[in-house]
Amino acid sequence: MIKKTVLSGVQPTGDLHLGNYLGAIKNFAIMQNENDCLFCIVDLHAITVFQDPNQLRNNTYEVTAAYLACGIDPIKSIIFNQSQVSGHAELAWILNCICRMGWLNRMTQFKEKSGKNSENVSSGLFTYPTLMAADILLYKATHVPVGSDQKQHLELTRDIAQKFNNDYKSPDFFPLPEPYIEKEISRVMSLRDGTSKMSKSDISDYSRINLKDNKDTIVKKIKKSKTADMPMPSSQEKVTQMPEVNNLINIFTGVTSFSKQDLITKYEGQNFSNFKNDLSDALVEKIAPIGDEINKLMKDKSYLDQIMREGTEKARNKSELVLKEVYDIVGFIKA
Ligand code: AQP
Repeated sequence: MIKKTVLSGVQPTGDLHLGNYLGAIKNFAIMQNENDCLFCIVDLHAITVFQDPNQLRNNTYEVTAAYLACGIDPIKSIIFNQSQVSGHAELAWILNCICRMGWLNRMTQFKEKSGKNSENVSSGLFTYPTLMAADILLYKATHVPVGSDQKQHLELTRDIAQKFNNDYKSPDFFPLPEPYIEKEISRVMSLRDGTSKMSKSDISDYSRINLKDNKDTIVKKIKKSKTADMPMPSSQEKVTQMPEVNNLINIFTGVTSFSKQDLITKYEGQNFSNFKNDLSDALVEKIAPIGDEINKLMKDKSYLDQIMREGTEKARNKSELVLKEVYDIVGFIKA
């Protein structure tokens, strides 16, 4: 069986939350058993919005610690820091020359993040998707585990890969990468508003469960989470019309082996207090040990440095082979 190459990344922009875990990182640990995996801390992406340098350094260690705490094994997977492999920025430039302005203009994440301020955000935020394409294509990755918010960027990556292959008459040079998106929990929503994404930048800490939240905080946040004024309905169709309840059920399925229907059947006709108690227990069991491990690892920065250093070395070696081929195809001379 030919091994797939899997690549994904997380931005060191703040406390990681349950959305990052269920939408992406949980799958990293599963995929590493049968694939060649690279997981990066995407610090070049992070600075598309200004980051305080000390905070950025600390967050970079925290994402590394979170990767390890969530079960990514540095023997099986390559864990590295994006800025330390210069090929990402080099290939991004070439892909910027392939990608069309019209394609970038269609990116909904840019529209959401720039809002009414699009003239005043960094041009890096606009070209973010071509850097993401470079992250993936630099290793000829075939599969990319991400939350559904990244689906459009993955489609753009495929378009860029295809156009590069066509323009340079190098059919099949870049594979067209496939997104790996979990169906039910690809978009974990805010605990306060079931129609907006759980996000690091939401001003309310009660909108999310952070991976570093302790038992009491998790219990408090679930207790305060929004549900509905009516009891648990009896069917999945009705649940879908209640965004906050639907979100909590999806979260419950993500941290246990229950299916959606199991949970609806179990709590049908009840108000949400038993449901919330049981969900809190399940979350505490799953998330609190991850937070404890992150805190423990953060006390050993030299170990985290070593993980990043060794991963960077491996990623650099792999990336140089592909970048050399790209330079050749494009017509750059190495004298
Ligand atoms: N709410 C979510 N549900 C499912 N997946 C999610 N991801 C993020 N939020 C959710 C996935 O986590 C991975 C890493 O995300 P990221 O940190 O690189 O970027 P992000 O999407 O910008 O994260 P946030 O929390 O939403 O940050 P802000 O608030 O800064 O915008 C990605 O695979 C992403 O899909």
